[in-house]
Amino acid sequence: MRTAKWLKYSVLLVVLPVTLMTAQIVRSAYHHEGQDDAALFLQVYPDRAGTKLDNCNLCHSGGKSGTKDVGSCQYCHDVTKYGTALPSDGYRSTLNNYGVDYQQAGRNAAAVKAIENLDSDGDGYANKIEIAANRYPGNALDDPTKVPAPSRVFTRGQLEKMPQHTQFMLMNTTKSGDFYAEYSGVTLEKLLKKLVLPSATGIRAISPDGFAQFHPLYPDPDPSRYHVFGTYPAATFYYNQEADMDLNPCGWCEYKAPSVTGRVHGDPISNRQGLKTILAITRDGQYLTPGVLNASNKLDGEGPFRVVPPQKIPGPPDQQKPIPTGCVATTLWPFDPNGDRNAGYSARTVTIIKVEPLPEGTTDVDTLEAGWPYADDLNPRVMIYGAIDPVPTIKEKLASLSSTLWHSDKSTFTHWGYRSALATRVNLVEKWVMLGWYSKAVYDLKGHVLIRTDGCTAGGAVDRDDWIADCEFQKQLYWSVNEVLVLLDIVN
Ligand SMILES: [Ca+2]
Ligand SMILES: [Ca+2]
Ligand SMILES: [Ca+2]
Ligand SMILES: [Ca+2]
Repeated sequence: MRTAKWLKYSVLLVVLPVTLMTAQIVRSAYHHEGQDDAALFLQVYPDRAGTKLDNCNLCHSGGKSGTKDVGSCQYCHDVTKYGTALPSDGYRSTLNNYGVDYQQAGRNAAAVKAIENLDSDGDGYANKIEIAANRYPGNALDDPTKVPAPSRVFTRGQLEKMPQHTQFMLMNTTKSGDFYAEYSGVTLEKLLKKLVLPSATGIRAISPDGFAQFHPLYPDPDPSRYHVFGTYPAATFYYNQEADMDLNPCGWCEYKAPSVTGRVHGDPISNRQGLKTILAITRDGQYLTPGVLNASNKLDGEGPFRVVPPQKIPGPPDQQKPIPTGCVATTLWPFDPNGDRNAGYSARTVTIIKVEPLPEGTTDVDTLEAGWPYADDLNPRVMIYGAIDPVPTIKEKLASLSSTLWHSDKSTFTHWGYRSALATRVNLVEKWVMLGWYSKAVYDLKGHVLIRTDGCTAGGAVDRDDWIADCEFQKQLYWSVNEVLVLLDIVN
């Protein structure tokens, strides 16, 4: 039977890329050594490896660390002081409801299985259903009806073709050495200004190890919130031999960078365009060292991209805390509890930028590909998703829908002529989108495409005006059309 053959082929097409991708070595910082929860989850759901569920936020929630909004990994690290201080409630305050259910059920593979029919987050969908659909079972804002938010991917080559912004600056840290360096790349303002929706308020710079750093789009009075649009105050170059790590074993600032040469204490640090938050590609002329997880599961390196904000309140490199053994407190630039330590807010190895809040009806994209593979590759990339212009994504989805239809077997339709009728209608919708006639696109999709593919989803069987005879294929089309409709809603 032709239908059966086609079906088998289409299933293969869908399954193959996923298998190829999960075959890659999947690494995440959250796969803590000696802590097997992630492995136990993957034991029950092996095909979820590397997906957005294969992450801290499956069981943990983000939260506030001081005044910082932090992602789920960082929140847990902060609460537990990197695992050195077990909270008295046994991590409970860091767990979402799925995490709590898992813990209560015994925290083993049997527990993962035992809670599969619960609706932990109370959004109306059982954990099992959500996991199959790649939705968070511990987050009520994410459910199977949501569609992936609009996204765009930029390669390093593409970023390098945009106007480059170079700035010399102090990277002030708390514990490690401070340093002066010249970062170069694209300002986030340039990258995002035309891309973000008017509803956007901030971004989250995300590393493949799960670390996420929030930045508001617009200047914010909170000193720990480094804005994306607009400039930062000009700074001053501070030099003193006592602080120089090369000259003094107890020094706390590195002045080794080529860009430091020729500068003297008191020189102004400025930029004709103003100092800005940049998506850095190089540091002192070299590509950023690619990030890798070291033996203790922390991130080394900072490439391929780092989100670097200058200091909001420029100051000197202050001495680290705690002061290393054998060194004494300085009177030169002592540790300043209110010092502006911008380095700690400069997310390293950024491969994903999420623009918040997510548009209505959308959810986090699947980060299956956009993590380590984006960082490791010879052609590094960054994915931007969330509250951004959905039109490029709509065009991609329609093109793929049209191609699926044109390549499908005529015998899966209730009449041989319906394949080209439906595909032609989708091509027409593509044209409306190209012209910016979004309400016309919605009207045609609902009235001429969805109506032909909705029987199986709505009533479990092909209905009278359906054009697709095969329920599996029909449902696949239905959800593709639904996805485009949700995205069209954003611009309509
Ligand atoms: Ca649920
Ligand atoms: Ca959910
Ligand atoms: Ca410092
Ligand atoms: Ca119908």
